[in-house]
Amino acid sequence: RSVGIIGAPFSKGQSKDGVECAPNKLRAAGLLDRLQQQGCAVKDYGNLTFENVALDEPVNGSKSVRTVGSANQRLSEAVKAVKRDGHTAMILGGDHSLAIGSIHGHTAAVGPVSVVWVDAHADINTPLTSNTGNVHGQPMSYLLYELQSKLPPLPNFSWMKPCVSSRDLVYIGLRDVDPAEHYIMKLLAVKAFCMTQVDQLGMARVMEETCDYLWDRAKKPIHLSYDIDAIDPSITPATGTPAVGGLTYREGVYITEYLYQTGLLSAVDMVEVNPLRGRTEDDVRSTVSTAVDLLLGCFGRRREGNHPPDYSLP
Ligand code: DIR
Ligand code: MN
Ligand code: MN
Ligand code: MN
Repeated sequence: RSVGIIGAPFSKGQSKDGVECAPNKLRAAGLLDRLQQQGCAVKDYGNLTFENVALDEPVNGSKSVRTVGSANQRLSEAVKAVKRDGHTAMILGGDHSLAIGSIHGHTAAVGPVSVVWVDAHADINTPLTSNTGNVHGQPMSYLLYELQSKLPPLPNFSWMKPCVSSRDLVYIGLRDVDPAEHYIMKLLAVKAFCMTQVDQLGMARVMEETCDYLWDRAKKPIHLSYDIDAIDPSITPATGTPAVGGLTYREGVYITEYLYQTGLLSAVDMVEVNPLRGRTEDDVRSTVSTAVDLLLGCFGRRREGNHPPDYSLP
């Protein structure tokens, strides 16, 4: 298994400073070494650099649209290249608006994908339904074929075409969904395991049902888009929009272990880690180390322990 890592220090999809520091924080927490120790070949493509578009006035109330658009174009090309090189892509955010470029680039390289979106939020506002104007609350609406007629023209987004069918999307962990988002999800009959279903079924069944649902038509490569705010803020407080009542550490890790063993995981986003949020050093440490553990879980870490395939006793 080989991993291609892309840092996407990208923060203009929301308004809080700090989320652009996460890629280096995740590396500094030993991500690459630990991936190698568990038997992964790792290629780090480094951090992308993004231009700040001057005079990026709000468009239909949405902020920094031009900057977000051109940054995502760059990210899409980078993810496409990593996939063409044959790696499983790991995209270190950055805020969740980067899922636009990440998923777009992924599908450009491999064709249709299944999307597993783990988040407290649905991120499916259109620019016209958003109350905040933050593009990190909108990426799914840009990506879905079914919502194209609801999007206004957006500057610096002409490169991007919708590339995901609503039947290929599953949400896990939702608990803070805007009325318009809830309406859209019902309209499109999007499959969602909100926290209520997680409580009802337990995570083992949630993951079985997630894959049953996604594989009903065909097994496709899986794109996991993991927003750290899906996890309960008692464990991962260093994030921009924490929401109480989230996934436990164990539920969060179980998702990654389960998706790893499908053999279909083809790209993973880890987003919204914000080292400048949390109140204490420990808040930041716990958030970063949880994000690293989730990423390791996606690449074969087992809680029972691991050993290299060529291990022999001294
Ligand atoms: C809200 C919050 N639904 C919005 N979204 C967040 O801005 O559209 N997404 N925080 O991660
Ligand atoms: Mn999100
Ligand atoms: Mn979120
Ligand atoms: Mn629901």
